[in-house]
Amino acid sequence: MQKPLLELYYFDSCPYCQRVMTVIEKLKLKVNYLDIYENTNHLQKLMYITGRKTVPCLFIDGDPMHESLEIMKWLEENQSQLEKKE
Ligand SMILES: N[C@@H](CCC(=O)N[C@@H](CS)C(=O)NCC(=O)O)C(=O)O
Repeated sequence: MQKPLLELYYFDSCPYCQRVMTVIEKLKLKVNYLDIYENTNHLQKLMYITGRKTVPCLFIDGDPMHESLEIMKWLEENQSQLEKKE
């Protein structure tokens, strides 16, 4: 089965984003990082889809998940089915 596409909307100085990114790096997962302040298209897409500008927001095959603790738990629990960084 195809592994899900993971996209993390974030910005660097956000501590909630940083703790999610620490888990992503620890698990060596392949995730596309989308900085919402480096590229305002990312912010606009986040707001258009979720109605909020809160980060972190992990899109799993296009479905948004908020809340850093929930995201970290989901990554840990599903790591065996996720694509790893090369
Ligand atoms: N409870 C949330 C807190 C996330 C949060 O407060 N993020 C801040 C940035 S550090 C934010 O996006 N604030 C702007 C907003 O919510 O509109 C989590 O753990 O993910």
